[in-house]
Amino acid sequence: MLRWVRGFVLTSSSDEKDKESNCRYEYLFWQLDRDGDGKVDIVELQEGLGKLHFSLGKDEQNDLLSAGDTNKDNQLDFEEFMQYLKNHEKKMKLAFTSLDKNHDVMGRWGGK
Ligand SMILES: [Ca+2]
Ligand SMILES: [Ca+2]
Repeated sequence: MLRWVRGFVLTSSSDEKDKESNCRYEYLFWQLDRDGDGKVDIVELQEGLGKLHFSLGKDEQNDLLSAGDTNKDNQLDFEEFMQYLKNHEKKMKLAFTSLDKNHDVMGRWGGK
């Protein structure tokens, strides 16, 4: 758990904790938004998470889209995505932890 945030923590003061999470989530968002239109739809979400070996179940994926999509356009824009992750940080961190098993992904995640 600590290992994967080390790259960010080393250069961040505690005031910048938010910035640090934002940075991580931003990275994830842009990984998911494959066509680069600034929104993530259900297909991008499912394919993207699968590709990243992100262990989010079907229910969670649906929840992410239905609960996160506050303006009901069936897509998550960056703000909606960030808001959802912040509201569900604990759940998300579990999923991030499972990512840690894949060193290939984590290496890129940490910017090494
Ligand atoms: Ca998109
Ligand atoms: Ca939306």
